[in-house]
Amino acid sequence: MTERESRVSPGRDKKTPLYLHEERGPLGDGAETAVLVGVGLAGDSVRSVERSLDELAELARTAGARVVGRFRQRRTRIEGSTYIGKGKVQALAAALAESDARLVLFDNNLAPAQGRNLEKALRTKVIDRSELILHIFAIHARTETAKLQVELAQLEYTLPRLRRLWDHLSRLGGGIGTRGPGETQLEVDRRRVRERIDFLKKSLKKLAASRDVQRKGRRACATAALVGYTNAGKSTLLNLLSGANVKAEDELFSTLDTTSRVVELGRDYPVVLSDTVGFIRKLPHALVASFRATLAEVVEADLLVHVVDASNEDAEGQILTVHEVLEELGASDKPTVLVLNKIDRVRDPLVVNHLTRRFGPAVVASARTGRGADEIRAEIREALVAMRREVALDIPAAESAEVARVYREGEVIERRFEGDRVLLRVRLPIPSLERCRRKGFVAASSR
Ligand SMILES: Nc1nc2c(ncn2[C@@H]2O[C@H](COP(=O)(O)OP(=O)(O)OP(=O)(O)O)[C@@H](O)[C@H]2O)c(=O)[nH]1
Ligand SMILES: [Mg+2]
Repeated sequence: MTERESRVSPGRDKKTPLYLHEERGPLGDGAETAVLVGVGLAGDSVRSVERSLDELAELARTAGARVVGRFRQRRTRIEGSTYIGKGKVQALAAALAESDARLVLFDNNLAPAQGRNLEKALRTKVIDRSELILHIFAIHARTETAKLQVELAQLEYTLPRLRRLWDHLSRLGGGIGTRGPGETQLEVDRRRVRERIDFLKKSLKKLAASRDVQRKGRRACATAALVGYTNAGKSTLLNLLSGANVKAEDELFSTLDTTSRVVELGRDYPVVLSDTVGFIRKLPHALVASFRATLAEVVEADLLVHVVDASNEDAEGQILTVHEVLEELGASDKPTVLVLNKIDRVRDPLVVNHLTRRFGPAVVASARTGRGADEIRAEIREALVAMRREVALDIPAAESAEVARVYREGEVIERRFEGDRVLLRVRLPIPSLERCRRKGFVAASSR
């Protein structure tokens, strides 16, 4: 290897062989050694390519691989057949032949044919960034929904690449059949994969429907969702604010499932706070699409709490990535509380200035030391106070003081009398709504 990787620590105890996809088998011999390849295109600074490679190394570490080298190339445009130029392919092949690397991890996402051509030329397995992220999702998925979502994303990714799998198999079998029976089998496989995709989509729809029912049960309570770049400290913050015990680890994508906890914002003022999957640069689209069920919490929340790792030197780029993903989800207009987390690790006082100048007011916090917790609660509360929710109320006419209070606090849209009851359709601030819920005034149709 021409370049030694020193910053990335060798594999961890929890080493899991890299599986692309169950049927494809492990990608190496257990002790995964990998070479990283990053291409800077026009508009990418040297620094941004390096940062992205650092992140790829982190992803590799999370997946249980040990990085033994890095290759970089600058190009004005992508080489159609192999992404990197011919010369670079040769140099890489020569370096690989001399090393014990079993895996090439590409930071850029490859078209199916590019992956195939590179594997042929390098005689080494090639995995791109999307595939690596999918792999990590697969090993971290715990709940049924997360597992189905990951499998769906993997199959969507694999479908246009099935031919590559067949190339592998035919090589294993001593170069038998590139066309003929192979081609027919490929068609059969494509059909099977499509059938499985349909099945997974249907199963996820069913699960989403039952979750909707559960969510309706807590509609009277305000909801907030933690969003942010992966490893920003979302789960740690949920634990701090709610006293929960959600898994929080120094690895990427440690959370894949949604956990919701009640957080008290003050006397009788609860909010349901949800922790969910983190975002990353170049997040595979198939993943965003198939994680819609999990991300429904984000889309439907009254408020977002955007957690930023302020100690990361690319905090700004990470914030922009989160904005992009929120946009893709249609959740970018929601009121948001910005939290600059991990402040205990920030040495440069100008960082906070810079970030707030660019992105607006923020709470400076440390989920580890507890700094900023009260301020975050206060900010969430303030943002929710300004919000109204439309609801149907059913109040005994005898409780005229309560009816008067609803008129005072909310905005009544419609009023009807039914026997000895007053039926109101009203836009209420969330604390008032909470009160009505406790008193049993929320009509069945709004519950
Ligand atoms: N120094 C410091 N470390 C923190 C702070 N908040 C979180 N961490 C650490 O950062 C790592 C990631 O924290 P998590 O809470 O798992 O982050 P996350 O955003 O939930 O990450 P994913 O679920 O993987 O997307 C853990 O090792 C935490 O202990 C903080 O304020 N200061
Ligand atoms: Mg987490």
